[in-house]
Amino acid sequence: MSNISDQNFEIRTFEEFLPELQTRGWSILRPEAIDDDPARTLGRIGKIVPQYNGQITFDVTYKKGFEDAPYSQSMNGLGAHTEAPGYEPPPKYLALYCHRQARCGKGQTLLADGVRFYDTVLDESLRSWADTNEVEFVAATKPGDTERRTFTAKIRGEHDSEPVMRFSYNLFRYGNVNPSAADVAEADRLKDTPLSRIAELGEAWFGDNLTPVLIPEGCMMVWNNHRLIHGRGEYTDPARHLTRYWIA
Ligand SMILES: O=C(O)CCC(=O)C(=O)O
Ligand SMILES: [Fe+2]
Repeated sequence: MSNISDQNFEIRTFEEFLPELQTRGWSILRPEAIDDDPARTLGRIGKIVPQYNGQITFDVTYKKGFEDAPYSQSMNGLGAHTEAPGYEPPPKYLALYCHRQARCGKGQTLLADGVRFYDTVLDESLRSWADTNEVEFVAATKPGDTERRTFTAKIRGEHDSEPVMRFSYNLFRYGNVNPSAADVAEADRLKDTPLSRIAELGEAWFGDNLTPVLIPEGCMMVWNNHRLIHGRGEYTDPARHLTRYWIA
């Protein structure tokens, strides 16, 4: 996987960022283009909405207690997903402001076009299953929490005549967007269902088609969460620290 020295992206002024976000689906703002409060800058593209914790910011950094769970506050890798698939609609944009990047050469944020996967890669029988069946998106606030949100929707929907993808390797394989270690250990119970086949196909395609981005410190990456799926490579530097925002 690439590291910062061989990544082929530019960091943008706000004026360059906006058209790139709209055409490519993701872009990165340079430090000079970000207000002291990054939420203020993001307010120029939409309304910032509360996350699972009820706050408008969420720290993506290592916290003790999630060592065995594929969770944003662990140092584990995260499978392919769209954010907040149990919200209607899910946030249109996702932003990660980077305070301190992982210095172990890993921990890239990974992006790929989920609509392209659904429309051109999914085989006929799985697509027709997904076109006709709704999925119950269950999300614990954090791994092991009994408080859960659920929402039932198709994997590929629409909002304002634009596609909206809902994809969660964790939900399709382990039954929860934020699974506990126990949910992961019981993955066999969901094996061989259409959903778990979609999860495995999606994850394999994601691995072959993703763009890895090590967001430079002081910069902020924003992407279209209705179209792109994202994930993260595992890392070993506990000082990695990003702030996540959801924009409606
Ligand atoms: O750590 C990352 O780069 C991405 C984490 C993630 O998927 C999230 O916080 O939604
Ligand atoms: Fe995420």
